Amino acid sequence: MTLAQKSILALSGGVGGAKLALGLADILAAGQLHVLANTGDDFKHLGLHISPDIDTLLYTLAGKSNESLGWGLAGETWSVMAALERLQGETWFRLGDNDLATHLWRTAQLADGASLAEVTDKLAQQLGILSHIHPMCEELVSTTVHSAERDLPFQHYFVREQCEPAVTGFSFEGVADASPNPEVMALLAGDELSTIVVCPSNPFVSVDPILQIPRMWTSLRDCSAPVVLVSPIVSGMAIKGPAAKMMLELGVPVTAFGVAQHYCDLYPDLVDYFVIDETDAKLADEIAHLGLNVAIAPTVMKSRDDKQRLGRFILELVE
Ligand code: FO1
Repeated sequence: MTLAQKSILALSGGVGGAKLALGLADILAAGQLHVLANTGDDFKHLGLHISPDIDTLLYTLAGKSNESLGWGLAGETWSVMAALERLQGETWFRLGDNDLATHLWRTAQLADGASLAEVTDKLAQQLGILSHIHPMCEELVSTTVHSAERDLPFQHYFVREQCEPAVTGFSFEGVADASPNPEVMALLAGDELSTIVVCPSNPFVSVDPILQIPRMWTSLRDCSAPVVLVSPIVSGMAIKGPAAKMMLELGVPVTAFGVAQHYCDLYPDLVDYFVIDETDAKLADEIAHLGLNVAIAPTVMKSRDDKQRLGRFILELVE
């Protein structure tokens, strides 16, 4: 199998991850991209099983995502939410009418005994997506955000409290008993992968839940394919979401170096290439001293071209 025919595995959570996943899907052949999705944000809400990071990937790869909101579907209507409001139901977590169909369908399929992996495959097929989206595991893993006052389930922190509480740490309930997705483990054990990409997702709440599953990060490290990680922090800021605020509150340098240090401390020898934005070129030497090969590229993805260009840069880096 030539390099061009080998598969790519991308780890993704949240909006930043989905953008690079789309750029990679655009430049690769049908079925060549495998995405390992965070499910630590999953939760039961209104009796429904909600998988936000899987849905962000599905909608983004299907070209149906709501770009302004950063989640959910484009062209959404909100009649059910309005009706639920009149019933004094919970409407803090906004579920659009069309998005609700995804949650209703997924919940019914799971109740009928389908696995989360099977449900995700079917949704991807129904949305015409040719990439493979793999939930990190079948078990419910629940990210909890710790702050001085209280511990918050992830969606309460992220949506209801709008990321306001100062974080002191994170835990992933159930992760120790989770089994890594067997299809992904088979990919890692085989030799059909040319590259593993850690997308620019939040290290603490989007990537760590994946890597903390027993055997996951060591299998990624031991795979023959090099691991390329794109920093989610550019010029001291997160492109989107609370990563920078979390780093500040944890006393971690709010820079690409702080990100590199996090991964090197927790997952020694996992990362082979660390991609930083051109505006952070001055950090290259400091990061190289952590034992990483540093690559410099435009990593801020605004247009579709930006996403494809970053994808191409990463694949050429490995070649
Ligand atoms: N994020 C919000 O800030 N407010 C919401 O009301 C909201 C609803 C929502 C519904 C479905 C879904 O898949 C995602 C939703 N998100 C919402 C985003 C979600 O909290 C985040 O996408 C992830 O959990 C973190 O990346």
